[in-house]
Amino acid sequence: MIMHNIWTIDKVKKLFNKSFLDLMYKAQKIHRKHFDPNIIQISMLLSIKTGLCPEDCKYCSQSSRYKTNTKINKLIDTKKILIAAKKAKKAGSQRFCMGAAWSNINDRDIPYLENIIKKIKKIGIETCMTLGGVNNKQAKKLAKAGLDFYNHNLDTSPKFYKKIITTRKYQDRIDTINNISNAGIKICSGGIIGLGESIEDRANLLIQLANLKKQPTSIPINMLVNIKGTPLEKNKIIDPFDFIRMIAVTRIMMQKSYVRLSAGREKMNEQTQAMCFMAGANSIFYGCKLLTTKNNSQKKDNKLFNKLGINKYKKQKIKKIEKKTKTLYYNAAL
Ligand code: SAM
Ligand code: DTB
Ligand code: SF4
Repeated sequence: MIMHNIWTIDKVKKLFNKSFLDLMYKAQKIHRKHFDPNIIQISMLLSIKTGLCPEDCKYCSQSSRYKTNTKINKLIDTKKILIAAKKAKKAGSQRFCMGAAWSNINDRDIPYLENIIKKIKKIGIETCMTLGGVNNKQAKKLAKAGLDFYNHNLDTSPKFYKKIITTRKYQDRIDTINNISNAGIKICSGGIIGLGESIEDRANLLIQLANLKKQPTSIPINMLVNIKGTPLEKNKIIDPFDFIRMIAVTRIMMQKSYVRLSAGREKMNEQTQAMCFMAGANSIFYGCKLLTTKNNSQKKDNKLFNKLGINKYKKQKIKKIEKKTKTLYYNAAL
């Protein structure tokens, strides 16, 4: 049962304030009700247009307002994107995510995007895009081309949002998410921890996500990557336990969603990542690069997966195996 509109700020704050072990136990119990705890969904990322973004998101390496070391790149060739998508498929990724440093999609780019989606679908990998704001008409066109997911994060609470981004409104983000959802594309939406927000802001972000007309299928929880040159460059790295708590509360509130342990894994040790999986994270970005910053290498991730007995999500194989047994899964983590 999807639990809409039952989360009050007091209830969510109570979850955040639970003893760590009680919170972990509750989250893991819920996680096991809906998912196999030893299977992690993996997605790979590619930045298809990098830098020179007119928005002023204070955390971002790609905003034109800040002097960062990010290499600017105009919209890349379809050929290059297809090579990357094939590589992702070969690496065992279930989904290929493309990001662009745009405020909103421009109508003139729609034919280019439709073409990319159709071609990638033929490779046999799910598609996801994160390209900024989308209107109704554009969302329908992307859906018709076959786009599976659209990533558009709410990032933080409505109140704290104004301290992080001044060039667009929170409601604009919600409108885009609703446009995407109405068009039949699955929603990927989450936030960032470590912006300087309070526990109440974290709780309010999760309440916003949980109360969307349709809860996100995928929820990326990013830990701030401190980017040199941005206003948040010197932000304190948050305590790993606070990050793990955020994952656990997300799992408890949105029980059927995939919770993605997203940016920031490079700064986390193996034990922290394992605790995030215990707390209910069941998805990661795989591959050595996020959009503009480093991610753990595939080799490092596979080593961790092997140590933990974690397998990568594979639809067909899991279906086949589930028929035979509920507990045995093939080992793809090699
Ligand atoms: N321009 C589009 C947008 O803002 O929706 C798509 C790309 S944007 C880079 C995608 C998301 O990445 C942001 O919403 C934010 O949550 C996350 N992100 C960007 N920079 C980050 C950073 N330095 N640390 C953690 N997450 C970050
Ligand atoms: C999301 O929530 N995290 C990803 C993806 N969606 C597009 C992006 C993380 C970006 C981290 C900083 C960078 O590499 O520029
Ligand atoms: Fe632009 Fe997206 Fe970065 Fe904001 S997060 S500056 S919208 S690329």
